[in-house]
Amino acid sequence: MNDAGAAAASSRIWRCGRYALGLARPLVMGILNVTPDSFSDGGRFLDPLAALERGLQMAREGADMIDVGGESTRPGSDEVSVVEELERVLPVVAALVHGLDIPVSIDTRHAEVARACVAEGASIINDISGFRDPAMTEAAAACDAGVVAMHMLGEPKTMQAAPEYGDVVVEVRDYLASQAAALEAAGVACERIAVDPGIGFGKTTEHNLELLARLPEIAALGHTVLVGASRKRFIGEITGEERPDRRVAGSVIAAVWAAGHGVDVVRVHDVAETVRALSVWSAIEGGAR
Ligand code: HH2
Repeated sequence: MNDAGAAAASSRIWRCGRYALGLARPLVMGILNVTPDSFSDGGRFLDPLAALERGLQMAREGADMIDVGGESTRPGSDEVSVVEELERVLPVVAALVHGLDIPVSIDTRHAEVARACVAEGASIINDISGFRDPAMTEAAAACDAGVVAMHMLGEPKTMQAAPEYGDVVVEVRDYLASQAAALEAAGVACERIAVDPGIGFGKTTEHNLELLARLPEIAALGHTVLVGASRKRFIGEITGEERPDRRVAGSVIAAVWAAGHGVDVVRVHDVAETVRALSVWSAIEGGAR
């Protein structure tokens, strides 16, 4: 990269409510699942106080933002009611917004939940269904939060039943481009939009690996790019590790790989390990220039 290119790359930002996040280094989004059934940490943070403490801990470990989710979307999961989702996430979002000075993100596909959390101070709406519900797009247009539009084939209940693509990277990239364009047409500024290929959402291990190998093609869209590979099943399939909480090493290398291939934000469970790994990677990268 020449000097002008490097300067342009280092001045990119992701605008999320009152935060303008610089993208000169990879950012870390810490995962906080306030659910009984998430695939990796289900039940651990259902109690609001335990959730708050975990959020504060991830911030101390160097998370740049915290993503609060009240519905597991692991393969085969059932949808939860909006009332139940709100009961789980709202107190935690409110407490984190007051206790932290980093963006709090709400991981939801329900417009009512997104609106209520933004009213409570959340700065990011993370939608695994990629703003395919017009009510979600309206909720995004009605506020100044950052948005994450993720690719998912079908619905969590059925998405892993023989997913098929022609060229997975081209199909995912084109979908993300069209969802981002629709968000912009609805009034969401380009600087607020992040896209995410949705690792594990209607994808086989081969699809996930192809997406990770060809991340620069997603980055070429020009939007902020977020990737969540943390502890996911493909890592278990490669390493033979059944337990998600023992997939830390695989998760960290996937995050570092992503950062090296155009990704701006990595969504992770293991914040401390990822932050340390990325700081070493950044130091090597900096030295190599
Ligand atoms: N993955 C999960 C949930 N939300 N959001 C984005 N943008 N990207 C992802 O890859 C992503 C996501 C699934 O992981 P997790 O939250 O740990 O599990 P569960 O859905 O079981 O709560």
